[in-house]
Amino acid sequence: MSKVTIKPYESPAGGWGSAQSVMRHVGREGVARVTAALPHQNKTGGFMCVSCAWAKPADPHPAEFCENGAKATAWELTTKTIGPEFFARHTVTELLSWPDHDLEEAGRLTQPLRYDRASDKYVPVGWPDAFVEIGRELRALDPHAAVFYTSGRASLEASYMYQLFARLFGSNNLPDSSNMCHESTSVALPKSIGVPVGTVGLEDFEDTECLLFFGQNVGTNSPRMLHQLQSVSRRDVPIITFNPLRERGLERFTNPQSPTEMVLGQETRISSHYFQVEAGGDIAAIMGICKALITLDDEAMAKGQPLVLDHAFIREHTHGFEAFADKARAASWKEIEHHSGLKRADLEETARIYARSQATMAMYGMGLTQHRKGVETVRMLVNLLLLKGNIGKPGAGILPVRGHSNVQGQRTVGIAEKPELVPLDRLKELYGFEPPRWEGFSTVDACEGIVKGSVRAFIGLGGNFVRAAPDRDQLEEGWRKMRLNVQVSTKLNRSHLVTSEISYILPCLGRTETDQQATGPQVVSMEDSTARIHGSRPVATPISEHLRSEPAIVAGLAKATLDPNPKVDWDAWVADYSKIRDAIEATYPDDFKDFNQRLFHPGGFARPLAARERKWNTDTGKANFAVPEGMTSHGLDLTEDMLRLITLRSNDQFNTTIYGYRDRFRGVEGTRMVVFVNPDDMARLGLAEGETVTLVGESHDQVHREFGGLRVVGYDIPKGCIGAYYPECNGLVPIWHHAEESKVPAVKSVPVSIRKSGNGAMQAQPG
Ligand SMILES: Nc1nc2c(c(=O)[nH]1)N[C@H]1C(S)=C(S)[C@@H](COP(=O)(O)OP(=O)(O)OC[C@H]3O[C@@H](n4cnc5c(=O)[nH]c(N)nc54)[C@H](O)[C@@H]3O)O[C@H]1N2
Ligand SMILES: Nc1nc2c(c(=O)[nH]1)N[C@H]1C(S)=C(S)[C@@H](COP(=O)(O)OP(=O)(O)OC[C@H]3O[C@@H](n4cnc5c(=O)[nH]c(N)nc54)[C@H](O)[C@@H]3O)O[C@H]1N2
Ligand SMILES: [Mo]
Repeated sequence: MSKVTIKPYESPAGGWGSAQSVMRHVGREGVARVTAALPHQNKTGGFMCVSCAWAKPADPHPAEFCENGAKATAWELTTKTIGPEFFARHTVTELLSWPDHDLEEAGRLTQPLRYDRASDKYVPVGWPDAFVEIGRELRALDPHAAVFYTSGRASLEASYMYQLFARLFGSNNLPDSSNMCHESTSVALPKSIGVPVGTVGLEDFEDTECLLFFGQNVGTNSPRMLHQLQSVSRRDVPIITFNPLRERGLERFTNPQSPTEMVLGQETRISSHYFQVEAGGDIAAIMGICKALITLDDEAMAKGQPLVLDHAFIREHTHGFEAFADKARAASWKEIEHHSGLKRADLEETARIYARSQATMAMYGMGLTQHRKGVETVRMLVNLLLLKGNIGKPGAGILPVRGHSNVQGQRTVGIAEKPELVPLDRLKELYGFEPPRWEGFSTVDACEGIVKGSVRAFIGLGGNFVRAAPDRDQLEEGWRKMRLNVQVSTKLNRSHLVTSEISYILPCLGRTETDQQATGPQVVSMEDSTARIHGSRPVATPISEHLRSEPAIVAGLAKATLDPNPKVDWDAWVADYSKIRDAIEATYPDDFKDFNQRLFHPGGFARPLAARERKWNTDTGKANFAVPEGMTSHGLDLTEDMLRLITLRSNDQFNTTIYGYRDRFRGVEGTRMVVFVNPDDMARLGLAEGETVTLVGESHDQVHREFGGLRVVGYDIPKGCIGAYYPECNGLVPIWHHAEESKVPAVKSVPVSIRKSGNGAMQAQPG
């Protein structure tokens, strides 16, 4: 780890800082392998980035990747490997003391491994033996006691096979990373507009007249979207941002693809207006905008002037307007200002700009979904759009910016714990079995089951569950008592090292690596944030000959676990993935019509989305206004001592994968053990810059939660809110502290207090 420096970063997002960062990572990981791959990234006929799910244009840039996409490719294509020698050298107990960064940085996993308790080491095992034992263990279990988790990276093909495997086994316990992420979206949007996904396409950026941007950090988490934002900004379209932190990518951008901009140091402003809403203040902020808008409309009506709201749309297409409008009229500005931390004048200004726009898009990320009232907050944003008919017309719509590269697609092909979201009758008909109809486990349910001991087996198709999920200490304790822990992975992580009675690591090919099967090299597919499906063709030679593809591993597990079923030929699917796509098409004929023929359609092929056509598949047959119960998104009763902890991603990580210790944009280098605090709060709490503190959970249940060794950094963050990095802080999040309807852990407003060091034990943590 390098020396710690903390000083503000003055440069824009993109620019030379980004170019240098890419070079550093590519240089580190084995230049030739990575530079040969990058030109194919996100191009039709090439491979789809393993980082975020942002749309892939039909007419890509020569280099259609961003700083973080390049890092992700380099991380996967590293030439470093950890084979049996590595595991012979290091005990699991020793590896448990390594930071997340060092575990993954050690290199790619190369062989299947089984934990040997006697030597406390992972030892090589053959694939057939691994499958036989895992199959035997699963067969001995009640299907309710097994969890089949997916991180949002696996392809549509692998995901479809995986959900079928789980259901043939008898389980709907199919949580995926979405349960910690955009599940608030997947619950909110169907109720409001009858589709579970966003309604915006790339083409809408050309027509839009106003962008509302809530709680998404584009410069770090979906940087390719900066190209669209840059062109929108150049048309002088207002971009109004609501975010507690002044994130650099939302302020200004220099396009690293443009030699002129790079040489001349030209920047484009991204946000025209930036409002630092408090963590969990969005319901109040949006209520304020709605109130101002409705007031303008009421006034116009009284004076006989042109109206502000789209009354024709409201009449024809919506339900519940009057109740919502009354709620907004009755809301007090005092309350709105108090809960949002914003000024009435700013919200009225936003309403005036929004009123003038004929086509508005609203985009958002974890800043809205990861709160106790995450679902209500997303519905509140839809309310705002509905007031002016901004769903289902060019340049308008709702845009949840998805995380993992195929997280949206996995839901589309049946990875879901909720049986009503899956065409179970169709699966029954196609495969001749009775699928389970009971409600399966979300991530939170899975955590509870692991802690209680009712979950006996956890199969992870990617991801790093013990690190990503809440209440780490309790979770790890329960995890150790499970019977079976099987992780299909590319890199070593903590979910392997916290072992259960029987633990396996099954190493798989990365998406960038060629996948040779009986009928030849295979391609896979995924769905982006704009509901377009893309083929992905790998380009690099696999790092080890012992790796298997995810579809092959799922098939191996399924064959070892299930009784033979003449209607499911796992081997034929693995030999030729186009047959899996045929099966997907047979299950979802509308979404995947002519799947194989359209696989490499430039820009992807679109799934039909009723809301885009202003057809509303909701309970009322209309788009529904929703009246929120309370005025905050955090849903907490705030007390004097309570701070709201926002858990953050740095620019040098992908979820639990820590590329390095350089959060360039926030000016923090050499450490992740920091807590960002408002200077007034520092004064109030008597904290000095650089002082070491402990965060203490303020949930007051039976469990004591604390996390220490954090260095105080004075930062431009609203009073009462503090920021610190995910996943380090996850032990502070109670499992039950989650969004009410969607069960997404509420990790953007975790109630904590700060304890100065010196009084009480400090907990040193790796990282
Ligand atoms: N490089 C990189 N790319 C990634 C990832 C990564 O870790 N690294 N992760 C991927 C995944 S899985 C996901 S889900 C996405 C995550 O991408 P984002 O949705 O951007 O998620 P976060 O970075 O967690 O935080 C989002 C923003 O919300 C703001 N925020 C926090 N609380 C509030 C609030 O109460 N209100 C508002 N309005 N804003 C708030 C934070 O300041 C932050 O800027 O990115 C994906 N892409
Ligand atoms: N406090 C807090 N907690 C959070 C969040 C937060 O903002 N704050 N964000 C939440 C969100 S949005 C998400 S999505 C989750 C993320 O949770 P996960 O998706 O479970 O975690 P990742 O860190 O993305 O998983 C990394 C691991 O995936 C494996 N991997 C990488 N590529 C592949 C591949 O191609 N195939 C397979 N099989 N494995 C692969 C590697 O072994 C790597 O170690 O975390 C959630 N947790
Ligand atoms: Mo995510």
